Amino acid sequence: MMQRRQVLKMLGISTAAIALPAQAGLSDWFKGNDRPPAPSGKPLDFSKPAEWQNTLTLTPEDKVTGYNNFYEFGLDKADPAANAGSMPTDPWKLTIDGEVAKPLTLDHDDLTRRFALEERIYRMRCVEAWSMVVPWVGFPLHKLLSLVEPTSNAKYVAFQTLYAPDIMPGQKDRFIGGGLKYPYVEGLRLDEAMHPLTMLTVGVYGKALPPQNGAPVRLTVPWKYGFKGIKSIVSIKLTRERPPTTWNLAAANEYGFYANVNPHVDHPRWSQATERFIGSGGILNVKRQPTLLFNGYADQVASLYRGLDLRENF
Ligand SMILES: Nc1nc2c(c(=O)[nH]1)N[C@H]1C(S)=C(S)[C@@H](COP(=O)(O)O)O[C@H]1N2
Ligand SMILES: [Mo]
Repeated sequence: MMQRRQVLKMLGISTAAIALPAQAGLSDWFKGNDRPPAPSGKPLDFSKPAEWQNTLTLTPEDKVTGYNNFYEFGLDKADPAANAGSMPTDPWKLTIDGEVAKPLTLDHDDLTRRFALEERIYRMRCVEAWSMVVPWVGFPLHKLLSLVEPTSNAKYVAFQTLYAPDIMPGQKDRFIGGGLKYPYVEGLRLDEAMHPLTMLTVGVYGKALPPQNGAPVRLTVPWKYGFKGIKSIVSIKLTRERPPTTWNLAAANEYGFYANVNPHVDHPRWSQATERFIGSGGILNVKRQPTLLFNGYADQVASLYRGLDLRENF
C-alpha cells in the first residue's frame, strides 16, 4: 500500500481524498498467503551452466510468482498474480528492428526454441528496497542482438511492453495503473545490453514464465533495480539516441536511466543502504541485509561505468 501512496503523492494527489478499493497489502499477503497458486507454465528444456549457479538461498517459488510489480494489472503486490492470467501470451510477436542490418520477428515458440536456454540464479533488487534470489531461465540478450547485426549507429536498445488497454486495466485507468505512461518502456546502453549477464528471460523455476512475471518474455539485468526488467516485451529497437524510460518519465529525480543498484546513493525518500530479503519466512523473518554495489555483480560490470559519476548518473 505504501507504493500506491507514493505514486499518488508523486502525482500530487492526496490518498485521503480517494476511495481506493480494499486490497490485500504486504502484511496480509505474508500472514495468510491463501491465494490460489499461480498457474504454472510448461516445463522448459535448459542447461545449468556452472558459471551461473551458486549457493545463494532461493526465494521460494510462491513468492517469486505471488509478490510482483506489474502495474498494468494493479499496484498491489498480489494484483498481478490475481489479474494477469487474462493476458494472452500465445500467439506472441516480438519485433527486433531499428538500427540493425537484419530486422527480425520472433513468435511465441521461437522464444523458447531458437536459442539454447540456461538456468541462471540471479539476485534481484527492487528499488523499493526488497530483494529476492531467483532461478530464471532464458538466454543472453547478446545472442539475439548479434543475430540482427546492429549498425554502427546503434548506441542504445529500447524495449516496449505490450499495449492492450482492454486486457491491462492499469493502462486504461490511472488509479489502477499508478498514473504511469503506457506502454511501459525501458532502455539500456548497447554495451549494457551486450553484457553476458543481461538476459531475455522466458522462464522461472524451470517452467515458462507465468503472466505475472512477464510472460512470454521479459528482461533481466541483475545489477540494476528491478524496474529495468521490463515485462511482456513486444518490441526491441536499436537506436541512436537514449530512449525514454517509464519510471524516469514519471519522476526523473527519483528514478534515473541507469538505475544501477548502489547502497551509497539513496532514493530521495528512503535509504538504499539495506534491503529486505524475501525468503521462506513470514513477515517477522524477513531478513535485513546490506545492499551490495551493483547488486553483487561489481566484478563483472563496474568496468562499464569507469569514469562515470554514479551519483549524477543514478
Ligand atoms: N511492463 C512492466 N514491467 C515491469 C514492471 C511493470 O510495472 N510493468 N515493474 C517492474 C518492477 S518495479 C520490478 S521490481 C520487476 C518485478 O518483477 P517480478 O514481479 O517478476 O519480480 O518488474 C519490472 N517490470
Ligand atoms: Mo521494482
